[in-house]
Amino acid sequence: MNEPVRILGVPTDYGASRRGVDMGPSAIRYAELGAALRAMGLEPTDAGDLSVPRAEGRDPGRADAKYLPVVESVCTRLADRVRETLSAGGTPLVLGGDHSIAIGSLAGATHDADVGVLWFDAHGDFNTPTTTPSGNVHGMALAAALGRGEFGELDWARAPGLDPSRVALVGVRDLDAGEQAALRGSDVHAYTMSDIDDRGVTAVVADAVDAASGGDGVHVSLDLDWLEPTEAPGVGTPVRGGVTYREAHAALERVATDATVRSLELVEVNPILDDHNATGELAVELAASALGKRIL
Ligand code: 5AB
Ligand code: MN
Ligand code: MN
Ligand code: MN
Repeated sequence: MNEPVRILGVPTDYGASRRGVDMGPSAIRYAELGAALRAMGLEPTDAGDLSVPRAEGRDPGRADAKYLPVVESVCTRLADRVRETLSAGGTPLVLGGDHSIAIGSLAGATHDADVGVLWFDAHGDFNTPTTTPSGNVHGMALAAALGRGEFGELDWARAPGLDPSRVALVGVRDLDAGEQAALRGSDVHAYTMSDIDDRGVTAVVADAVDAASGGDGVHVSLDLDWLEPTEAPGVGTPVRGGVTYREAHAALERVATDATVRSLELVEVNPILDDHNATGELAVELAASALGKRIL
């Protein structure tokens, strides 16, 4: 990992159907992200938030990719910030916001670099405007970054040089029919919750890290709905049957020891739906694990 860690907030919920994830960056900072990183001996800098237009009263536009012009504007600006941070030798720590922001993070992270991806999520985020049941871009973010499908106006979203065989999805348990078919036909490595049941989370993560490694490092995209909803209630699209608190830590500790973390993002924290910021606090703890926090 490069230092310093640079915190970039992206207070947007245009990629999701439920309001509230735009407050994720505040909730994660309020859960003392900075102090947690300083306690590990890191010296994070906070670059503040990208400016995002107010959502109230806006028109979603096309139904198969809602709010696409705003998502594009946010992601294009985020990509620049991530790219600048990396070229200055820092590690971007991106705070969402809904998962559509991964399109920007990945475009920035893959600029002039060979990057693998570890995507921790209950969902595949592998829909396209043709297969999406919702029109929400957060459910299409990974597919868009891989340049998949008939995105048309989403062509700006393709992360240059991103190789599907260096992308690993971990903890998947809720796929729409179209994204299931697309994932089966792709080189993306997808590890389901059943794989974790059978083999244990650390063995699965070790395989995922192997798949993603080999280049200049990995981008870690952590959707908090990856966890069991009782652990992470503050998410917009909860799915039962997720990893436990301890499994999540074990997984991200494994990432810290086995992978070269080049950039990290924490997404889908929704303070409106949360229980006293439990999910914000969990995001902080898991970021610390992924960035190498040691107990002893
Ligand atoms: B998240 C769903 N597959 O496309 C869709 O939270 C949910 O970033 C997407 O993983 C969830 O709308 C997107 C039904
Ligand atoms: Mn997601
Ligand atoms: Mn998800
Ligand atoms: Mn592979």
